Amino acid sequence: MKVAIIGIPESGKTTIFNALTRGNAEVAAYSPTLAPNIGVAKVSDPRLAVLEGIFQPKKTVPAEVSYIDIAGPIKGFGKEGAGGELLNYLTTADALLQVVRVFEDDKVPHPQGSTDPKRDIAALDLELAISDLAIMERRLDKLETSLKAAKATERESYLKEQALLQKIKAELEKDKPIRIQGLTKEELKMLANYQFLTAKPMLVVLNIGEGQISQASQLEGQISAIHPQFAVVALCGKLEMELAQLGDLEAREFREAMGLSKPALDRVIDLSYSLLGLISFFTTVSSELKVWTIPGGTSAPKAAGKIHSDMERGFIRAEVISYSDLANCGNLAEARKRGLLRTEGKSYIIQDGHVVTFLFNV
Ligand SMILES: Nc1nc2c(ncn2[C@@H]2O[C@H](COP(=O)(O)OP(=O)(O)O)[C@@H](O)[C@H]2O)c(=O)[nH]1
Ligand SMILES: [Mg+2]
Repeated sequence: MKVAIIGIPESGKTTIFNALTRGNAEVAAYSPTLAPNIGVAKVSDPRLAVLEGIFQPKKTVPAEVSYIDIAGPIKGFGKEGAGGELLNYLTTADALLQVVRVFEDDKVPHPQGSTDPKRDIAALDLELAISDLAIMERRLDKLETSLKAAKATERESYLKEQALLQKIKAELEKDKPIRIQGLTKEELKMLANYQFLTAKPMLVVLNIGEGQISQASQLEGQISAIHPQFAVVALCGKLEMELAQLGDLEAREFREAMGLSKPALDRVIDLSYSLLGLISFFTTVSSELKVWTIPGGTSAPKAAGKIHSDMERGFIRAEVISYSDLANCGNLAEARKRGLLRTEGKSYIIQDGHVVTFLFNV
């Protein structure tokens, strides 16, 4: 899964990208022509340590989230809509992570001359909406032309699409992003190809200064109250980037000394995951403990297909056990003895935390 990082210049996007991916991209380098930074964050999952104790794997492969840090145009991409490559990066992302500048620093001038998180969030919201509206207008124009020449058999689907686009456009013009328009599954499916930006889940990272750490949850609450549809995390980007360069133990000691509890970055990565309705299941094959990411509601054969298409085609059955049952038993033999290891067929829906062995034939 892919998350695109957006926000105004000098809000700390590259800093937070580096913190998330333990990367070394140059901060404060600003140019819209700069190639985007692309990196990967490992999803920390406390269940892995327990499973490692049980299976003693040679290797553990956690789930990953990719982050893309794109330098947008200075004035935003609202006026003409996001064009070309930038729009391409945004539309292909599964979710957007908006970095909002809360920190004050005279050495880093804010492009608007003052720090005002609420203003900046509203401005970005507007830009995303304008970009979507431009796409809707172009498509509606095209549909009108197509309808004139349409065969009777094509008319119905064109009309259906036209009605839906007109409906969501009217709502968007009333400042209601698609993600909160309460569209049906079928409607969302019809729109999927457009990859509308205001339809994407949004994670807001409030980039606070070191002196604001004690107000972190209060700030989160303020923004959540205005934007209940956003997932909001406040963190200090600069500090998190420095901590990300340290070893785990050193970073933990530092966190404790600073009064930082669960690493805010882990919360961001967790939220990137949960915002999309994704769940994890585990496999242990050839001494490798591996986490797989699937949407909630995925059937056993489809989950097997995530590993290899042959396994979906040749699916016979799955042996599954929940993480908590296995953790309680301490090992598979004990779980088997207690009848907690179940055999499931094609229609079985894989649940979060399942440890799964697929049986297939090719
Ligand atoms: N004081 C302070 N400066 C920060 C913080 N986060 C980023 N900066 C600084 O802000 C400048 C711009 O950061 P950068 O990550 O390049 O922002 P971007 O333009 O959004 O990618 C750099 O000089 C950073 O060191 C922070 O939390 N506190
Ligand atoms: Mg940058």
